[in-house]
Amino acid sequence: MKNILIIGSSGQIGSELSIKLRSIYGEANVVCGYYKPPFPDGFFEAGPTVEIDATDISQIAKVVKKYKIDTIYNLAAILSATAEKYPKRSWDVGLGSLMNCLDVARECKCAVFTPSSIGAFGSNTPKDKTPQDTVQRPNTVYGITKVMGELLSDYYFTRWGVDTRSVRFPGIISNLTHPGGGTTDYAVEIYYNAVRGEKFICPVKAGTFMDMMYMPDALNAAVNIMESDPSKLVHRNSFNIAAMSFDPEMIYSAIKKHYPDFVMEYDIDPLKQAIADSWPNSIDDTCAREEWGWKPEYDLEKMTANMITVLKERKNI
Ligand code: VAH
Repeated sequence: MKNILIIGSSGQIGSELSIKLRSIYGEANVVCGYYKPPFPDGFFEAGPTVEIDATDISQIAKVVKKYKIDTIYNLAAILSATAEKYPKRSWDVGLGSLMNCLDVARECKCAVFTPSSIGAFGSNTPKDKTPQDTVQRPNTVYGITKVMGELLSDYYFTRWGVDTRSVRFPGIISNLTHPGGGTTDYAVEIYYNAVRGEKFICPVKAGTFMDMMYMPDALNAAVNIMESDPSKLVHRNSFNIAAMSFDPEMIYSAIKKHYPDFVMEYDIDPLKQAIADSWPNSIDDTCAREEWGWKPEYDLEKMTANMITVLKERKNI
């Protein structure tokens, strides 16, 4: 049975990954490392939690040894738009934390999962069906930290045998914890505005296609890659995974089928637009499908129906 530490467990992915991992491995076997609020309801009652500043290696090492951790899910990151405003902090959080996790994992023989992103690609990467192995010269701090994270994680595997694995997440849409400071956040907030009966102001242009994924698929990817047979992995850091690619008009149309009077207008955020323009329109996830059986379950229509059902049932969203 695994003993897991999640670093960044109160974030958009971490808050739901902790629930998923505890349902699989048991509440006591998943330690939720957190750094700062906000915290989802019931966060501190659901199992072991510990405050960790992952930029301090001693704090990670202490928790790994105390709980006999064998798997670290390292989700510490500052998302793309915010990272452009705080590049040094983004580097420290993204890469300082990762290097610390890798060094502790090397000493304590832990496996390490660290998400990468479609943000690891840049403007001169092939935009449509971006290949698994291709040019990666992102021009954002977020993208640079993600490429460095991929290279570091592969280095620790080839040099010292640390079992590092990773996926390049698209924009993730979730109904529990809001993302913060991401270029794809619009695809989450639009659902909240629709269910509240409010107009939505979209910060990226019509025709701006990005890969997106519903949180349940993202969580399955994070679990399944770490459970996969290592002998079948040709790649490790990091796998392209895809579920759907859409632009603002497509998600708006999908929502209007449920809310015919819903109104969306545009007020372009130049920073988010520039970041989105540098990212792929769609990525090719053949390697993930072949090497560890990746397969998404949600498309835009199915995700939209579920998002609206869940948000309508929640009090004062
Ligand atoms: C962001 N949600 O927008 C993150 C993600 C691919 C997008 O990395 O920064």
